[in-house]
Amino acid sequence: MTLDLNLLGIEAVNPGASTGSEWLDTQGDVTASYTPVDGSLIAKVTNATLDDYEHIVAKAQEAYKKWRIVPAPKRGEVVRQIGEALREKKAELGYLVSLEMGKIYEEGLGEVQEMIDICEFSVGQSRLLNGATMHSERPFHRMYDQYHPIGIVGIITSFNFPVAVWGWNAMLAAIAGDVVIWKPSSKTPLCALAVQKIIAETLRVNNVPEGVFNMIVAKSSVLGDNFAADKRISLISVTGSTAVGRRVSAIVGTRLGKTILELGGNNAVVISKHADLDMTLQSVVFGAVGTCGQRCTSTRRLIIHESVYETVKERLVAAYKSISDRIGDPLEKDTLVGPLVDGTAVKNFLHAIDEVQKEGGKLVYGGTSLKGEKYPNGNYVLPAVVEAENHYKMVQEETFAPIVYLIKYSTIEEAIALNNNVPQGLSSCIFTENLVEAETFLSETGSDCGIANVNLGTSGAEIGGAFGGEKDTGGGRESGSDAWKAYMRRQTNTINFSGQTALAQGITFDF
Ligand code: UN1
Repeated sequence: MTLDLNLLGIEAVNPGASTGSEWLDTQGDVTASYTPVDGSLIAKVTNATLDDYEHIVAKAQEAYKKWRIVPAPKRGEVVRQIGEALREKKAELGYLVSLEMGKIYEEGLGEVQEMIDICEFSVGQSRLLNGATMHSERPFHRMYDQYHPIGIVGIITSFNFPVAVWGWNAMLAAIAGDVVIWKPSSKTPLCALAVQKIIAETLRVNNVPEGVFNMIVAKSSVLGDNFAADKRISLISVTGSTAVGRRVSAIVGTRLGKTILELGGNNAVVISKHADLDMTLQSVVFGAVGTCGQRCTSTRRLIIHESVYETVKERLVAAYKSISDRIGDPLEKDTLVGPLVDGTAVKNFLHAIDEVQKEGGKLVYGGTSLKGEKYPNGNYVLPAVVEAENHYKMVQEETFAPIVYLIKYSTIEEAIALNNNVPQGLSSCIFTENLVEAETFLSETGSDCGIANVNLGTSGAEIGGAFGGEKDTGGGRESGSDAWKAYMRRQTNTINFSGQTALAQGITFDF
């Protein structure tokens, strides 16, 4: 399929910074965005300079003073309308996500749906920014806590979810009364531009001050460490690799700023002898090859009970074979697996396959790049299945590509230990019909990940839950549950209406 990008307001060359509905006349280097589908040019963006950034921060500071006093449910109403605007443009934006990032159109639509969902969630949340009331130990004193906005939130997003991650962060920040500066991945700037254009009219008709929803396309050499170091940014939310997160976190930590870190995953599926294998296979294939293995939550390891190991291996390879002719143009209706995002990703994929074999891994399927008419550039690969040991260096690392490692276990304790014995701690699951195994996996002695599921895969989390993980995944939570609290500052208030001074802990201090 093809779609006219003018429908999203994308031109041949576009300015790369906006404060809401207004665009800056950016004068930086030009970033050309090529589609991974066939390597052709989609459009260009003129990057922002440091001056543009300064202009945006000044606007954001000004806007914050106004936005924070707009009642939260009214901010929620703006977010509701943003959700409506996204709904209207779901097909077009889903198309651009697919074209610029390479995930299949169906998943592009799913990503936009996640944005719509988080808008709706945030509308409700805008009336639920509740604190607690506590009973004071002193007579005629009232004590409670309340949540206030925190200021400017920097949102650094990755190419693999080029629009939804902004949604999870920006919508909660907006209802909280914060203003945002979004720095999208320079691999997917057009998706960010399109989102900004979609929301512009809503911002205009609601008189939302310029500076509440900012977006800035800039190279890390222009806006990188200095963004993290900028004291004017109260919270920085980063989605990306563990290496990037570690670096940003160290800089923000030095100035005692706040971060939300959504970093690498190394997600395992435990397949018990009590698993329903039909259901397991369905979920595993989607988890491992969906988005061409480029989700933080992609399935990277299968920890399989020895009694079903051979069966699972055979059925998995059969399933991979059956979809091998459905790798290709992500905008074609029948395609299930699109290209990797760029040549570097392909190199990393091939490198991991080589390395893991040197360590003793056995490649049982795929692991090659695809050539031929159906694959107009070098970005398409045949997803790989590798028998491996959990301690291999390559198995311990996150390779952002469709490689799944098969690992054998005999006891549930061993399976849990294997699940946990990696640096990352994002998503995990167990397939079993056995209650004891399921509960053990979810218990305090079970999976150490931020997400642990039973009888559903590692990827495709709903927005209603808090999303994020432990250890090298960074510890941040965004999206649902009470993740909104990270976007606000908590204040404890005690009010004395006794007409007398009373010190806590019963201290007397007479003079
Ligand atoms: C990511 O890959 O950065 O759980 C996030 C999922 C999606 C989010 C993935 N809802 O797969």
